[in-house]
Amino acid sequence: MQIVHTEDSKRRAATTELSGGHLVAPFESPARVDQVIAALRARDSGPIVAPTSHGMAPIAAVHDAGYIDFLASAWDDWVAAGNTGEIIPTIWPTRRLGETLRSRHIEARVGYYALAGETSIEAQTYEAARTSADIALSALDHVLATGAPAFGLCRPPGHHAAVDQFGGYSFFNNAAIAAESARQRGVSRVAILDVDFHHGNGTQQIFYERADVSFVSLHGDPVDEFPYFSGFADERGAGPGLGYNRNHPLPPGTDYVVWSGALDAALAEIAAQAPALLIVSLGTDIFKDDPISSFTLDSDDFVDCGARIAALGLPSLFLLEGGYAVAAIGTNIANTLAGFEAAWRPGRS
Ligand code: 7XA
Ligand code: ZN
Repeated sequence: MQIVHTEDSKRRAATTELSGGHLVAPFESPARVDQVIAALRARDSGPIVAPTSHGMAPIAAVHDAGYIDFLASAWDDWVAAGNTGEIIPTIWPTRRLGETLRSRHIEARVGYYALAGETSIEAQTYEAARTSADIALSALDHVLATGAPAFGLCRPPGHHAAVDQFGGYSFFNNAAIAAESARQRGVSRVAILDVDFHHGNGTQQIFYERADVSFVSLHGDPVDEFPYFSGFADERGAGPGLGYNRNHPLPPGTDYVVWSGALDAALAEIAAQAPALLIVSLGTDIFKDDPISSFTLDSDDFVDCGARIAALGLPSLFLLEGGYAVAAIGTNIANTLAGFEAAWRPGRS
């Protein structure tokens, strides 16, 4: 399988994450990239190519212009205001405050564009997020040109990023950017399957009222898990998108028997929509040893997961999302891709 990767994806090196009342080393670390690429090389999983620049247009087709400007200038504005630590939001336009951004203060802009407080912004974050989007778009180029599958080793991840919000370690929504780019390049219908432990609230929000890009997710029930306010089963889309957003919330401790049953249901929903392209938001934080999640999948289960996805027979683009059991992330990604490749035959659905 074609693998798109650059060492530049390690350039975001935040040192702080607000977790449990402490500033800890971020779970979403550059070491994840090293582990994944080492495992893919060790397995000879496929050619590894560098991304090419796609400019800002595909990002601007998904994200709000003011949000992009914010991310581009946030670090300089933060430092110019005299701050010496990383950017952490401290105030939000919450329910009893105004909803519009009228202040020019960097603290206000950070809170306005943040959906959560755990994700610090540092000097390289904007460029790293751009690189991550380029990785997704370059992997998409391969799928569209050849019909063969590709994997984008995206970092930072993207599925929590909404049209104008960052958080949950996400800044630009790589899967959404790839889906929208595919639509603009003539792909009739795109399905996004999100298997990350956390609900992809950003991807859902971006396509919630659209029928041409569906979003199907299985994840920790937001009753128990981040992002808490999104990911419930009754969120099914709106307007023309009604029925094209499908959530499968699952309880803490979900094992592979239950999880794979939900996956089969999700795959059946996707097959019924007859998409021309599948994008998989591939988070391995469903693994049993993940430090911030609660499902119990084993490394071998990822092989079967890949094989089940392959049964759709669709041109498929895999993009890295979460997964923080660093010692196992490479094996889990490589297993998924190997299971997919062993079972995938084009045009079978
Ligand atoms: O898929 N999303 C992630 O893996 C990031 C989740 C961030 C959770 C932060 C909880 N304090
Ligand atoms: Zn996750």
